[in-house]
Order: sequence, then structure tokens, then C-alpha cells
Amino acid sequence: MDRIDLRSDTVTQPTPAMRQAMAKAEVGDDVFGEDPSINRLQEMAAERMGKDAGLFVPSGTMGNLTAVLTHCQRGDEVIMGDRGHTFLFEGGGVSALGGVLVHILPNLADGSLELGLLESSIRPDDVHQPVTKLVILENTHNRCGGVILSKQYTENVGMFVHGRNILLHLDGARIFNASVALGLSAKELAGSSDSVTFCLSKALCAPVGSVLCGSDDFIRRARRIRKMLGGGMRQAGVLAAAGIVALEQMVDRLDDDHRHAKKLAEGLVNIPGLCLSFGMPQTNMVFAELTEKVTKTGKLIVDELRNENIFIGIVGPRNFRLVTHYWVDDFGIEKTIKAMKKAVS
Ligand code: TLP
Repeated sequence: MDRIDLRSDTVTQPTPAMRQAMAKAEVGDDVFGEDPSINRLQEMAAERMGKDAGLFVPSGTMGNLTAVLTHCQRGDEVIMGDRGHTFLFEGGGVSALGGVLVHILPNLADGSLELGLLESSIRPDDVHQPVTKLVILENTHNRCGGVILSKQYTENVGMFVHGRNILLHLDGARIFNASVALGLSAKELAGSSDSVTFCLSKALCAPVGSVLCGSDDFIRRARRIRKMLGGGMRQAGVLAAAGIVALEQMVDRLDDDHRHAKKLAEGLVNIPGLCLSFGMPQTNMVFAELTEKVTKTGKLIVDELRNENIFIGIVGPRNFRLVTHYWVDDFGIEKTIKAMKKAVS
């Protein structure tokens, strides 16, 4: 029986085209800057993001950490959302490894940070206080429901911070989901950021890797930080080769994942005992929770589904996350809805 794995789009396996490209990849020593496949991927990535240059990193976490450590000195402060991935799920790396203070603001339901609050959070030029150096936004916003930040909002924040000598980093792990859903290029969505990370190994199906993009000077400095973090890889062109296929073949099809997420949400919302935590999905994530009437725990429901070879994420005692991706088809969605109905009722 085929497994249906909706825990995350990080579970995606490389496609046959990726495996072929990996087998044939031309490689070199990337610490010397001599891996042709990595160089090509970095150029493609920079072009897609509208930046001068790109840097291949093993993970989204390392991409964000490298960005923060490149932009900030020890003792500087970075403002980010309280539901942001960098705050919740990156092991506190920016503080532990970079000595950077984290200043959190509440994420609004649409994933944004309120501009008035941002304004009042910026530190005055005062020797007692840390220097506000950077703001981080996330698009799509994972823990706000896979919601999309608009081009206009990101541009507004960019203008706002640049007018105050502050930089903007965009965690665009799933920026292509936002781009496809809005019908805008990733470049348009990342335009006002000083740096952007996007992931190849989520819905784009590559096995490993993210790319950090920014100005030539930023990437030159980021390369040194990546090396310091142990992320300088050697013949990693075998990985970049899959990333190139990801960019060439896997972006336009993300609409299918979004359609599947809607179908899944429509099915789940009709099950008595379940409701959607953040309304109908905008991209590939469905968050659902048990209503008070249900006596079973979330864990029990997850275990019952697992017995049917269906894997879903648990993100709270009664809260679930289901993420659609290339390896889940219409049949998988229908089967998941049926199994949920059985488990919840
Ligand atoms: N997110 C993972 C988990 O860590 C929660 C997931 O399953 O969604 N930024 C965002 C917005 C992310 O969602 C993730 C991964 C990352 C960065 C980190 O990427 P990796 O896992 O490559 O370090």
C-alpha cells in the first residue's frame, strides 16, 4: 500500500529527471568556486530572485543563519515575527552562534508585522541599547497557514526599513508557492529585500539545498560565513544538478499542490468535529483542529491514520498540519479525507 505523507513538503523525493541529472552532473570543488553545476544553479537562482549573486547552502536554516550572521554584528538586534520559522524552528541559532538579539513582534493573521509596531520597536541611537540592524519577513508564512505576503506589503516594509538604515531579509523558503499563487515572479516578491533564501528541497522536490541571494558584496561576505558554519561543500554539484531541474521543471506545477490543498480543506471542513485553523488555504498547507466535541486526542487520530499508511503533522495537542506536494495525487487526497472522517467520528 502506498504511503501518503502529508507531514511536510520536505518529505518529497527527487524526481526521476533529478536522479538522471545528478548522475550526469559535472562537478568540481565548490570551496574553490569551481563546481560548474553549483555555479550555474547560483546564477539561475540570482536571476530568478532579481539579485546579483547566489550562494548554495545545505538547508533553509543555514541560509537564514548565514544571512543574519552576514548582516549583523554580535550585539545587534533583529526584528522578526513570533510565529516566524527563524524564531520558532531554527534552534535559536542567530543568538547561540551569532550573539544576535531577537526582538519578536506578533505576526498578524496574514503573516505580516504591523508597521506601527515595527516603527516603535526600532532602537534609538543610544549607547544603552542594541542596534536594530535587520528585519526578517517570511513568504509564504508557514505557521500563519502558508499564507502569502503581498508584493505591496513587502515593498512597503523594504521602503520603511531602508529609510531607517535597517536591512530586510526575506525567508522565502516557499517563495515560489507565493509566486505561482499570485501570478507574479519571485523577483517581484523579493524585490525590496537585501537578501532572500529559498528552498529547493521542499515543494520543488530536490533532495537537498537552498540558495541565499543578494548583492555581490553580500554574497562574498556570506561565503565566508557559510565556510565558518561548516557549509562549504566540495563536489556538491550532484546536489545542485537536482536544484537546476527543480527550478526548470517544478515551479509551474505548484498550482496542482494548491488545488489539492483546497480540495483537502473542503473535505476536512465538512467533517463534524474538525475545523480549519486559518480558513481556506492560500497555498499548499492546510491547518485543521479538533472541535471541543471530539474526545479523542490529536495524537490518537494521527496514530489511527498512520495505521492506514497516511502521515499527517501534529502541531498542537488538537491541531494538525497537512502539506500537499508532488507525491500526493487526487486519490491520496480523497483517501485522507475518508480516513480523517473515520478517525474523528
Ligand atoms: N520548515 C519545516 C520545519 O522546520 C517546520 C517544515 O516542515 O515546514 N523557513 C521556512 C519558512 C520553513 O518552513 C523551513 C522548514 C525552513 C526555513 C528551514 O528549512 P530547512 O528544513 O531546509 O532547514
